[in-house]
Amino acid sequence: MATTEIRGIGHSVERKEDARFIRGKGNYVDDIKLPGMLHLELLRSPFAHARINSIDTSRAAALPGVIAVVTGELMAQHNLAWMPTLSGDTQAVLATDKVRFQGQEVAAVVAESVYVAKDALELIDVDYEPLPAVTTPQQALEADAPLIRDEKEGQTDNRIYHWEAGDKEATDKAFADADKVVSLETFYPRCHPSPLECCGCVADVNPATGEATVYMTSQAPHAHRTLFAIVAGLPEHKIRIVSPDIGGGFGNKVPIYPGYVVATAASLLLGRPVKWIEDRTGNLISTGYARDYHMRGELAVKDGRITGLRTTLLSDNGAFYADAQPTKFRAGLFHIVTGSYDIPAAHVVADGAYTNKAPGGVAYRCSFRVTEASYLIERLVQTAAYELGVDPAEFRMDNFIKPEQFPYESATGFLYDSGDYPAAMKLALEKLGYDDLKREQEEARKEGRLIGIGIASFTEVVGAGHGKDYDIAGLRMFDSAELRVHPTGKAILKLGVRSQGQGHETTFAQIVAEELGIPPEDVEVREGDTDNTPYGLGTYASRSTPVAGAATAVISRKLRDKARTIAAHLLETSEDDLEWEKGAFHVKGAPDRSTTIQDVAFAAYTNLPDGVEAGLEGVHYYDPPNMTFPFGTYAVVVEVDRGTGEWKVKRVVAVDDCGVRINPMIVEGQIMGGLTEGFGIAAMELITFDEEGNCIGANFMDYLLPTAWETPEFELGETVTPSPHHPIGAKGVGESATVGSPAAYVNAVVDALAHAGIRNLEMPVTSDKVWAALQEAGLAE
Ligand code: MCN
Ligand code: CUM
Repeated sequence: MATTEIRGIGHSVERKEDARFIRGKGNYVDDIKLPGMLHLELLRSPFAHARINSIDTSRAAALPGVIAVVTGELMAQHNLAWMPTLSGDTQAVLATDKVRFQGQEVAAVVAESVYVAKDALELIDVDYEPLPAVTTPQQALEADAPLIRDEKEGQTDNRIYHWEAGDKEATDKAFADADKVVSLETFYPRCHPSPLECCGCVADVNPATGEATVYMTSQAPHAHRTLFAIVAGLPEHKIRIVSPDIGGGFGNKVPIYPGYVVATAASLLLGRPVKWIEDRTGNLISTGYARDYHMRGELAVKDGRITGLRTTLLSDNGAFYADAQPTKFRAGLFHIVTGSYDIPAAHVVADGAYTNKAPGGVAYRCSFRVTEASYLIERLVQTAAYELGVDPAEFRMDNFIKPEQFPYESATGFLYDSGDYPAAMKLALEKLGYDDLKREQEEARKEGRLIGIGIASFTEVVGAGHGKDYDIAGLRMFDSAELRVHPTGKAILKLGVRSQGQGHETTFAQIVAEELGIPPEDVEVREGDTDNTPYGLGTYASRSTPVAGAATAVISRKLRDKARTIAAHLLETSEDDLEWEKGAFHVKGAPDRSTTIQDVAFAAYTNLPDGVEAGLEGVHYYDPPNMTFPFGTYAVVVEVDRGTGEWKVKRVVAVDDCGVRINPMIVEGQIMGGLTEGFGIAAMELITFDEEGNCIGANFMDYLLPTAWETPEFELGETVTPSPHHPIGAKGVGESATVGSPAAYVNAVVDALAHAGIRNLEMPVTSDKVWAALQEAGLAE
């Protein structure tokens, strides 16, 4: 067989899944219709903070077509009014005592149709007694702040945690010895993943067998099944979670939301399938928001080298501490904040506070608060360069961790697997034509035009586990792959992760193609059904390739080992005499004596050597030895309008290094998507609140997403530094550009104004803010 036909790693194989998506043949949760299915709608709180005196459901229950009205009281009778969060806190499913954020779930109607259910919501009478709302973490930590979580025993204030990482003493010493200290105070505002498809489920509990099948928008179906079993007390083997096609997740579909729990409880009580489909406003005001991080960073610099980093954080966690993150780390993996730089001492102090806002935490293409960390260090380094009067690119070059320092242990305890930061930076500057551009910027300034060049050289940490240090709700973060090769040489690969648009059906088939020689079109990838796939922790933190991808490579190699035994039998030679060439074994020195992997597969069921088990299949659970550390340099050029404060992106150059690329086209798609999100966050995405805690940003008129119209063009580049511990050298890439790019956009706008003393602009960098800065700098026209 000609090896060129087997398009394994490194080929831009067209996405197999697109054949159904572009024909409208996807199968999303809302496409699922079961006989006798009922519809559930949620009543949400209009107040951010209020005591519930009473809920009268009688008028709603009397509406024809209404089957049941569910309140927190009813849920409490089944011990389901509260549920645990991923950070070990509790969260109300349906409010009983108080509502704690606007949009909180208060009651639910189950009816024969969505329309009846929605109408009935208006007939539920809730007697609220409004309480003062807490809308910032600073306010939350004041001594006389209203206590939000008064139902929690021993909770006397609004503080959730205090957490520290790094070496305080060494850091203090670095600052004492510094010849320059640079500081930056900044806020990473609350934004939202906003996938095209909102959340939803169809819960189907069979009253005869007690089996519960829940079709749900889940990025982590296996973990969700276990949590369902624990929360609802249902036997785990009777729960089946099916996560069908997902119209984007971006972190929004990691948590368990009240809608899933109420729909499942309703199906259990009513003995009929119950569907809950969230609307856009429900999604924007109540589910998995991101960021909302107040950060202060300080750099100690001596002789042009960064010698210390200090950060203090204040996290606004909303009413329930629901961050999805390893339990060891209260501020996620924020302590990767030393970024791409060789900083000998660092210290991180983090505090979290409850406020009267929706819970959420780390979601939105974030890899566990790495987004915030990356933003802070890249903004801080830029600021330092201005203060020191050196070129920001040069300052970065001087302070990068050097290629020969890998594996590199950071001051906060991460072991970076591999990297070549100068190479990525050099390539980006080359593509940009940095030196010429600097001159053009200078000349433009003389003509009164404001050009800015912004750089961000990010490093990420993705691919959680290893299981020893990383877990979700106690579940160790490994992942799995089960590969079955059928007699005719066609294979099915089942995974514990769940694609939401990342193209797993294509890329994981390519890994099998590379390792076992079966072409990708002959490998069907299955995910998302807990009855039908091996246990895994799910898709987030760009962990699918680092963990499940590794599992796929390992199981493919194990099958190849068995195939070798069978091939030796078929070719009547010893295993040592065989050579593997992708897709076939042949006898050393006799290339005409060969057998294909397809022949071997057939023999695995028809013609086996003595003592060899039939079949060609297996499962591998992979606990990664370390995370992977993708990186890159992004450079953005903008022009600022001195008359309006508007800024336009002229160019975006993005050089990414995610190790070996399985499918370069898919990788580039991931990067372009992330650069678009990064632009949205930097320029326009903002969920904010008034003093009463009313959410502003509850629809797409107020919460702005970039469309094709606003989105800039991207010029991409790559370097390849393989991960030394990953079987195929791949690192994750699914979040890199969202993590790395916001700082590049903001740095560019700041750079346009930096010569006049402007050092900081807060995201989203709106024309209002730029206009104010222009006036402050005396540049407004
Ligand atoms: N890939 C590759 N070579 C590499 C790395 C990745 O070919 N060296 C491919 C992968 O095989 C996969 C894709 O790129 O097809 C992304 O892989 P990976 O980096 O492993 O990330 P995950 O598959 O685990 O996806 C998660 C990541 C996260 S956390 C968010 S958030 C996000 C993202 O992916 N949400 C997305 N990208 C998204 N893309 C779409 N379309 N929709 C989402 O909801
Ligand atoms: Cu936290 S966004 Mo992605 O890791 O699912």
